Amino acid sequence: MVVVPSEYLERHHEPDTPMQSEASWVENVFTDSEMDDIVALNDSLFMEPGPIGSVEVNNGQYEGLVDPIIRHCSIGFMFPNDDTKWIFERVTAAAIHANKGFDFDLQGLADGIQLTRYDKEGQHYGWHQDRGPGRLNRKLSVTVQLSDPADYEGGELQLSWGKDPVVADNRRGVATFFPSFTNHRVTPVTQGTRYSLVAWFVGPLFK
Ligand SMILES: O=C(O)CCC(=O)C(=O)O
Repeated sequence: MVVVPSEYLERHHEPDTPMQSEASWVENVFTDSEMDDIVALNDSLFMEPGPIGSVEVNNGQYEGLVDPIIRHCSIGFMFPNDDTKWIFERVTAAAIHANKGFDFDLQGLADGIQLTRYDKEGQHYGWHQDRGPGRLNRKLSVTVQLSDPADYEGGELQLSWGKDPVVADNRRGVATFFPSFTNHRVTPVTQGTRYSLVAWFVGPLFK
């Protein structure tokens, strides 16, 4: 089998062939009061330390592996029901729009939608990708910024494609979509609290 070098493909792409995006941003995914309602779910969802993976503790039973050096934040998951359906619909509508720059074959959301809370004193998530063995095939990741940037310091969502990291737009209600194989991190929150809504769209393996 011969692998065609990507430089060759770049030199020969047809001018009208859409070039893939690195990331795409969708503004105003929710209104301020809707985001207040989502953040209030912090009181009713089961919030627990965000794991970096899972370990088998018993025959076929897995437990989250927590390492606060790598990931220090609280997460809770919501699943579609009469109260949360609108959140899923809105995030999915934004994903359909954002996916125009990727054209990934997507089937739906994996693992519900995550509410993330980073409190002051350095809560963060180090460099990582959202894909990995033993998971549903995550293709498109999204973070919606739920907090007003005036309410916290630090807590930048940074994306890296091997160059200087790009800082995601942190305005409230902006969704950043990026391929799940993108390196990204959240820098330590040093003041206040930052909330984000995180989801992963899955689909067939890339080919
Ligand atoms: O909070 C964020 O903006 C991103 C969090 C993240 O990367 C994750 O939970 O996988």
